[in-house]
Amino acid sequence: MTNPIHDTLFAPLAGQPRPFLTLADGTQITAGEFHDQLARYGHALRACGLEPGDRVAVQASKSPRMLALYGAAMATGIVFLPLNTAYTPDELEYFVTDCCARLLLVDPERGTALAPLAGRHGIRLESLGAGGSFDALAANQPHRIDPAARADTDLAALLYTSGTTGRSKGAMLSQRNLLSNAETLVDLWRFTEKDVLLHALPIFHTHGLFVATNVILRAGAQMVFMPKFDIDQVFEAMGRATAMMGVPTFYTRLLEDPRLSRDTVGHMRLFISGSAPLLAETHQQWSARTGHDILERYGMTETNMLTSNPYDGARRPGTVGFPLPGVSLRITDADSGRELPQGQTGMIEVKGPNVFQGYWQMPEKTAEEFRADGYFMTGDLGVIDAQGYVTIVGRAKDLIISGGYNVYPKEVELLLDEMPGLRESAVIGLPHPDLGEAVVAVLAVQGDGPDEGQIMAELAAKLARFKQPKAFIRLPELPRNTMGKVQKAELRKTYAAYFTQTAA
Ligand code: MCA
Ligand code: AMP
Repeated sequence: MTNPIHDTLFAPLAGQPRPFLTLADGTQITAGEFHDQLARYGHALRACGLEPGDRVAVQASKSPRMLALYGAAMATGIVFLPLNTAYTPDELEYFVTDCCARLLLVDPERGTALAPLAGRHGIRLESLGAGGSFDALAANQPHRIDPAARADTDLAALLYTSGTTGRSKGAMLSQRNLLSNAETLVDLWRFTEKDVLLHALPIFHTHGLFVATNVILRAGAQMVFMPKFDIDQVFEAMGRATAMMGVPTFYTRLLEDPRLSRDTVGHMRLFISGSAPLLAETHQQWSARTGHDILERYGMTETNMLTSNPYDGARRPGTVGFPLPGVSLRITDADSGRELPQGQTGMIEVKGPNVFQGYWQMPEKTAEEFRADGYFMTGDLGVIDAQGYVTIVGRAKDLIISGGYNVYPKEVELLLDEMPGLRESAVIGLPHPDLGEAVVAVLAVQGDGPDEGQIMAELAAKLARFKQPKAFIRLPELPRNTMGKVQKAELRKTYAAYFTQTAA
């Protein structure tokens, strides 16, 4: 094998007349057509001067083209760096410079806004999409491609994850990390060429890109490929899909809709949830309304998927199931690293072929997060019950998960603390009926301080919309413990009912 991901996941599509993607408007793209596009894009990447190991950064709307670009990067051995479309130019600048991207691909309408950034750093900028410059370059390229030779350990993708402190870190994912996980999940979740996945997740994160897409490619299956989660389109697609992967917000939104019934899900065989905790209550309501038990699984950008509830056997509400075959998972005392007996709560640590290669150009950070015996410290706190089910009980990291997107409070606090009139801030996640957790800024203000409109205007220029607070709480002082540390747990307790009481 010369290029494990291309040969296993993408090469089988070439020349095949079977459907691969069905779009929201009913348009079908066959496997063969998709592979032709992938090949043309691969040649266009090479025409831009990129070589195996170079990085291509992409901030583009979800589309079959973006997916074909992922395939093109795999075929050419170019490291794929997808970026959240909500990121502001400020946020983008850090990622593309940190990874020394050779090429930045964006939607045609974003080209002008991002040209100064690309120019400043000497990064080639092209646009992806109908009428885009990259598409023009690809148009006359051959529709067959010789893949670049790649080894299991070569990098396939770089995905940035923010940190509790300091700069965002690029998680280096190898060919083997991605492929081994896809192979495990296909078997475990029984995906076959008969499956049609309802795909409504973004494709710039592990969940929508690797878990969903790679599993479908490996199984030789197809997808109803939607630009985003749109509830009407989701109900419409359930009549022809067999499986859905979603974040808990998908499930709570569907449950609120009177159309959800055993009939509407009659064609589906499997509902999978992950990226954030699925409330046991949501799991139970879903079972009662549809007759399907949601299969909850757990993973991380750094590790791909780690645990899953069983396909056969009890899918236990509130748990994330068992470690995947090939994944070794233990619970430890976070400080000493000592393994704890079954039933005790501690740090979840993992090891396996799915675990990443380290953080891009951050050997010290990488070393800090691995134990000497190779286990990676997830920052999640968990417990294993007598039957082996893992339950996540909390996080040792200061992280908010809002609708499946991670928000690191520190990043928001640093911006708030710089603003005149704000003495200090504590950014916390509070339970939210739609998003699971919502970002809230608790502010200690000097005098009247700036109003919310002013604060939001400042933040909007620098931070993606999903990181911006959904509410502000003003206090004369932030609560502190005797060591002088702000008591976020106390704040979360005091304002726990904030969104349910104010009916956000
Ligand atoms: C959109 N908004 C959000 C979020 N999404 N605010 C906070 N949190 C969010 N997640 C903003 C919008 O900009 C908008 O702002 C307002 O909230 C309402 O938008 P709405 O139309 O309701 O949102 P939406 O477009 O329907 O999106 C909600 C969503 C979406 C469907 C839940 O966020 C989503 O697809 N999330 C999935 C994320 C994901 O794939 N995570 C996987 C990470 P305004 O109206 O003010 O402009 S990978 C991972 O975690 C690991 C590896 C794993 O285990 O999978
Ligand atoms: P990310 O950095 O986007 O990869 O997010 C990974 C984090 O999402 C994990 O460390 C967990 O805290 C959280 N996560 C993922 N799946 C689940 C789940 N099923 N239940 C609870 N938390 C989850």
